[in-house]
Amino acid sequence: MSCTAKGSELARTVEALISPGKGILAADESTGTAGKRLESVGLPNTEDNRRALRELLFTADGVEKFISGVILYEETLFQASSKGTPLTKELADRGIVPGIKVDIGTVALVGSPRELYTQGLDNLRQRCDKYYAAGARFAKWRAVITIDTAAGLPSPAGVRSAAAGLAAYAKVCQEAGLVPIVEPEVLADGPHGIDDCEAVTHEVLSVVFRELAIAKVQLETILLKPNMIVPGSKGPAATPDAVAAATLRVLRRTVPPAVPGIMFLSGGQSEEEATKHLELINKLGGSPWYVSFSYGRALQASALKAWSGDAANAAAAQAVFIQRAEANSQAALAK
Ligand code: 5MM
Repeated sequence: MSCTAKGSELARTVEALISPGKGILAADESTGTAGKRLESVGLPNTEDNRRALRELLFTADGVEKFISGVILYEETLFQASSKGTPLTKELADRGIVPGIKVDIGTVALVGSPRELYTQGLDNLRQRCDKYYAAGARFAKWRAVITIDTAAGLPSPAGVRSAAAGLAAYAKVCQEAGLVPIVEPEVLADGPHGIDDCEAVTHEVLSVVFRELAIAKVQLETILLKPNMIVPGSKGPAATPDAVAAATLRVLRRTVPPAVPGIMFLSGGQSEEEATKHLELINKLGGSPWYVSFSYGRALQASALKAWSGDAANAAAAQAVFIQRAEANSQAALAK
């Protein structure tokens, strides 16, 4: 494919992903994380249980009205439904774009072992080509930033290596015809306050966009998946209005308007909080980007509980999932 053809394919994929009122379902839990989720409802971490949960979500009646893309884990990209249909086909038949997590998880950062470094750049191009051939049209890479103000974290080296990894990944993906979702997640773990989250996220996004520029990543064909500006999980609470105002303030100060879409992660917020915050951010208005969701837990938690591994509960679980997806769709439309 020529560079121009690739460029227009990337643009078409972005356009589909940012369709008004739609967002992304993050169903890319690695096997270990999927196991924790299944265990929470008393189920063993078998391939069949992982497939059953994901099939239930992808085939829910009307899912395509609210979900534009699904981020898959490699196992799911090559998996078939209980009826033998490839799960990517189930999505594509509904007009939903299949995406793929291409990072392979985190390890301790050399020289600063309390910080995490995301791996997966080795052979990334070959893997992207394989994923493209399997139907994926966008990708995701998650960098993780830890706040511990007393310990001086994140360190400048931690932020820089996270940002450089995201930029290198994004460049490779664009060359392979996959729209890169750039996900620098500032974790909410810890006793820090909302101001600390704001300061760190500001710094992280500034460095990420500098590294993206150095790597010559085309901003018009990426999507950003940032955290919202929230207090640490053990920090002093903040009102939803304060979260929305701080989030928009940081994004306006750091994210160029050339970026077409901002698709938030939920980062451990409850389903209701994640929806409320998205709604308030969009109600503040004036954003140059499409602002929506790319939630994992905040779209799946209640559905997982309602299902709990019993096929007889599948329809009820699908209804719960659609309810969450619709509420977030409304929030993306500032309703
Ligand atoms: C769905 O969870 C994703 C995978 O996590 P692991 O690699 O640890 O299994 C995760 O990357 C997710 O896409 C984002 O963190 C957003 O999910 P949340 O639940 O925070 O919205």
